[in-house]
Amino acid sequence: MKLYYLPGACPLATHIVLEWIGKPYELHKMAREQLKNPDFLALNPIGSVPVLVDGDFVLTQSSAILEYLADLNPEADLLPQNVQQRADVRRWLAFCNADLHRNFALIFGVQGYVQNPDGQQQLIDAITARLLTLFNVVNTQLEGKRWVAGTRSLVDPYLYTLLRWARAKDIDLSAMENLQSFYARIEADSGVQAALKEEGLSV
Ligand SMILES: N[C@@H](CCC(=O)N[C@@H](CS)C(=O)NCC(=O)O)C(=O)O
Repeated sequence: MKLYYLPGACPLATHIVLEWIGKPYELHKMAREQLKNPDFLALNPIGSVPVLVDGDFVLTQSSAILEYLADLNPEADLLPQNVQQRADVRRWLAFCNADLHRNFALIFGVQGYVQNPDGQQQLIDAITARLLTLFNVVNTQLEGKRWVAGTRSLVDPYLYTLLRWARAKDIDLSAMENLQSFYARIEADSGVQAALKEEGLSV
């Protein structure tokens, strides 16, 4: 099992899940310039990470990879068997992947959408406001809970990765106390610490 990643990017969620599963895996660190090389495009035609290679099987898309790992390793208990609980984990995974992540992508890639600096700042401000609304929904969801979906699941490392991005982009979530305590709690986890160390990231 091999995970292609960029340090601190969305594959960090998969990396943490691999640590939680506790079975051997390999990492392949990519540089951003290598993502559009023909070798890598043969694995993922859109030239993005994560890519998971398991024998002859090549899988892309964070949600699919995370669910694949949870299904292969049911003992890790990261995707419940109960149909409604499973749907709830998928709901929050989609919230991370299709709502929060998508908006961050617009900030990280703003130069690709708008040319002039004022326009770029306008877009960043609008997206930041949207992200604050979205994070507030998760903050409310976390009230009285240690983990987003009630028990530890695939969602938590994804949310942690997104919260790291919020810090990197100075998006102020300090008033969202449940998110703050979630962040401190999950960052103290030994699997999270191991993944951060392997990716050369500071806490
Ligand atoms: N929908 C994809 C998005 C993957 C994605 O956007 N990956 C980013 C890192 S977080 C990336 O590789 N960006 C580099 C690029 O697209 O050039 C997923 O969920 O896996």
